[in-house]
Amino acid sequence: MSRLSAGLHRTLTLATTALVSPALIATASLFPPLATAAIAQSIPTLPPVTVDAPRSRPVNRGPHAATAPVTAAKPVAIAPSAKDDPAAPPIGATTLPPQAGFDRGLSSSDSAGLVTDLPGGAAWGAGGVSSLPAINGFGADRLQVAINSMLISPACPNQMNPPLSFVNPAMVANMRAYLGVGPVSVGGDYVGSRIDVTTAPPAFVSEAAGWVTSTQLSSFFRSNGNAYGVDASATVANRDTSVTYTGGWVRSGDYKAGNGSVVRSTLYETQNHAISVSKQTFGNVFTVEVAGQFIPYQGYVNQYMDMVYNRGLSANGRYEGIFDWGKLEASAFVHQTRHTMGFIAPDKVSDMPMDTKGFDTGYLIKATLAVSGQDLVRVGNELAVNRLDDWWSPVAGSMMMGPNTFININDGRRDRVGTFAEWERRWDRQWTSIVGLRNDVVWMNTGNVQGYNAMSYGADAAAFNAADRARTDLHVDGSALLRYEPNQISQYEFGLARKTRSPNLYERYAWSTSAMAMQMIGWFGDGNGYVGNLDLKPEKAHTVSFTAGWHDPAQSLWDVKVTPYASYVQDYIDVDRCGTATCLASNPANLTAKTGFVYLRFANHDATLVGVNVEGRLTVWDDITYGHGELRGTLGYVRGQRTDGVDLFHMMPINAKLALEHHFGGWTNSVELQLVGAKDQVSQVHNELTTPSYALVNLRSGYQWQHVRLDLGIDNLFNQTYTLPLGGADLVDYKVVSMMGSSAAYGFGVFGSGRSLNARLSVRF
Ligand SMILES: [Cu+2]
Repeated sequence: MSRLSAGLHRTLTLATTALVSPALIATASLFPPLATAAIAQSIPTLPPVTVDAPRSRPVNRGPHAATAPVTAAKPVAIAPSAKDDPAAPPIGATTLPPQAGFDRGLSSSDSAGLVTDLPGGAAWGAGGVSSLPAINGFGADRLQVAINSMLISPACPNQMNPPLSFVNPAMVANMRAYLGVGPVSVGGDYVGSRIDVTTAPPAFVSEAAGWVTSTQLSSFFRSNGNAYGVDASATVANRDTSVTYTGGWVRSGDYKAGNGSVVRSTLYETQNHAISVSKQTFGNVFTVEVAGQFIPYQGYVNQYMDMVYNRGLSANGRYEGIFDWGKLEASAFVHQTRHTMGFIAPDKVSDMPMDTKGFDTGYLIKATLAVSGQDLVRVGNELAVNRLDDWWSPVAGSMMMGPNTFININDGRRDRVGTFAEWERRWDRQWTSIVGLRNDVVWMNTGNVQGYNAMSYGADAAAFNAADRARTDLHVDGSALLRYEPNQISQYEFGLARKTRSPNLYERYAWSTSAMAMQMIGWFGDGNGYVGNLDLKPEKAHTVSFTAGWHDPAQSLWDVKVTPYASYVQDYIDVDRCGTATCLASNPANLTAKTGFVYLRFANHDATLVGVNVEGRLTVWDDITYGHGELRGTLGYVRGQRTDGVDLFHMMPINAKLALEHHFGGWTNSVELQLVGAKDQVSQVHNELTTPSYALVNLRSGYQWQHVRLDLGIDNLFNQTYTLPLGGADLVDYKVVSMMGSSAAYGFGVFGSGRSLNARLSVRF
């Protein structure tokens, strides 16, 4: 199987027609498979041409790559050095295999689920395409996720539109994670991990090939939830130009748990589209991309509200140039989100529109200087600007929700400038080090607010409006990584970092302590109410991590990696029980209740997170008769605790995955066992729910013909009923009688999906 781009396995077919216009391809991609097959048939085809994956950072590989002569005749973007192979990612990074996004798309449309394939990865349950990623216990916006170098801030008090919700899994051509000790040059203002997602890396072909086109169309079906959708990608490229469309659409109903019960408010529909154009000249690569997203509805079983509209529009430009002195990278972007929450009948019936408008823009300039045969110096500067408006229109005829518009965030501003310098040195064949320093300045502010009416909201609003709300945070971060490769079978990496994150706009500026308003705030899915805190300080994580890896000399038969890590987070942004008169009026037992939903105020607490990740791979057999059989396994454990003894919220319990994969000719088969331990260390402040342990078995089989691929899978083969450890509280399926008629019952977690039969048919040409 050949590969185009660091993304999907694609077979490029050389069209004998001198030029197939991008318009034709774009048109073809919108048609159903039959129509496009007809178009394809009209073009006589030659045998497949294999194109190497372009590499995004040839210079970073070390002095050898940096000093290699670069000429226009041999553009760097398509001439990666042998050293530059994905099995050896840059120091401090982990990269998913290129086909991971496409593979994930068979069983899920949630791109954040891809993070669970990374060591230490997990996902906080949310809507069907909006899970919040977590790595090593750091979740939600403690991770910084860049989509094609764009930083997208939360534009919803429930973080219903996290960055990964703006791409479908099959669009993810490359996902690379820099863990908590990642080099400072990859980003600032995060404390967990930085994840870089690329949807369409530039893919050029040799001059002799002329124009080459490649199209892939997939349609899929998942029995649980009756989900169906399509994914499409189309590339037309020659030696210096490449145009790629990638996108997809999916619709799903509510899924069922193993016991047959419908998990209500889990339906969704989404579509994402992106077109990127790349051009290369004399060692310079330019990429311009425009993208759009539309979600007409997405149910939330663990929130009081549902998403009833979400639209994202973005444009970004990226540049990479190779010069005598090294490499220059620059990128700039704008991203706009328009988001509305409401209730999706019949599971939630009420009226309360909540609107948000988010805007992000920024740039990054990074220069990598090859100062000697052994030394690289990176310097850079970054700007990230965020604007947010969040308002809740009055409900006609409602005493409580009127007569005024509730202004949650008024002209929220969160701007950041980051500057860094980093030195990478390859001391000899065995030792490599990177040390860097970084400074970020974050400015935040917001305008005056008001509630639905003065009676219920006037006091909070007046206090908030009277306060000085402008904040400036100064981050001083640093990282040091050391890699030691004493021989062909072992590799050790040691990392030490300090990383700082300023509070997001909701953590600082959500202002109302009324019960209803508080329950609208929070991305924790636990049914609790939240209010911001103007006095929050940025959280500072000091992380140390050590990776020991061993593999066979050819790196083809087996490898094992063990990564213990520990973080001490000063001023970790957690919560306290809210003790104001309003909070106590809403719940007289709010300060002491050990069960039930509570009202919480964001607050700084020192905390530690300690854990270990283990990864392994072993070729069990490899011969002509039986093909290639491989055993893969991962294990993750994390323990998070405040220094005052309170356990941290949403810590993934011990979990492991063991998979046997078999490749034979066009066949791919796998059986996967997923083991998750009981979650019994839970946040006492949140009244977080414990969850029992469970085991799931997933089966997959795929067959690749020349142009057609069929994938079949059974998720949760034994139809187990289990509770998602990070799924939060089910607020929809269990009710109690209350003053309001009925309210969510406390004490029920969210069931995971029962058995699902999944099928996907893909056509490539
Ligand atoms: Cu929302």
